[in-house]
Amino acid sequence: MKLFDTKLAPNARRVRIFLAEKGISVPLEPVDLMKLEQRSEDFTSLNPDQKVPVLALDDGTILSESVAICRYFEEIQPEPALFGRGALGRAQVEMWQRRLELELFFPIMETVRNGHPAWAVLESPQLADHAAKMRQRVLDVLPRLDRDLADREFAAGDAFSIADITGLCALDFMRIPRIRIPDELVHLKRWHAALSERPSATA
Ligand SMILES: N[C@@H](CCC(=O)N[C@@H](CS)C(=O)NCC(=O)O)C(=O)O
Repeated sequence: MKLFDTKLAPNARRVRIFLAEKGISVPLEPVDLMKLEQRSEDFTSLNPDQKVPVLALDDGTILSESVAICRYFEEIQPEPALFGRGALGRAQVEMWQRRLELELFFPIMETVRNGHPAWAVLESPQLADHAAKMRQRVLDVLPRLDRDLADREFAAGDAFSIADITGLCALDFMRIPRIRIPDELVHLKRWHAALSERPSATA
């Protein structure tokens, strides 16, 4: 098996952190996004979506979509559980993973793709209005997230999960459009600091 990966990409990092938390080691195959290797004929035949990460299994099966790849590893190695436990726990992880993805991760990605000159090679044309709108969406969601985190340690409750991984990768990617977590958002800052201290954060 091998994982097509790139250091630059927050989606690929989600899978690397997930694997680190599970203690699973998978050979990495680097893809240079800025050289558009993901749009080559070979890579497109693996993933017509032309995106990383992609997991190639030994029997030739291809899995794309970061959360689907994580789900695969959760099923083959259930511990530590990163998609929640029990009916309610699993539903809560799914809820928070999805919300963090749609409301935080996605707008940050769009801010970068449409607003940062280095990403023009990936996003053409870049739409400055869209970048500005997405940036504002990020700024609006941060205080809400802070309130959500006031009464719990992790995104989905008292256990670390894939929802936290999505949140960490999103918050760290805010570095590119220079969005900082405002100092008054103490719960969000505490959460981010705690996730950043986990050994998996370096993955
Ligand atoms: N929904 C996909 C999104 C993957 C994605 O957007 N990957 C980006 C890097 S973070 C990419 O490969 N971009 C290449 C491009 O836009 O050409 C997933 O979660 O795996």
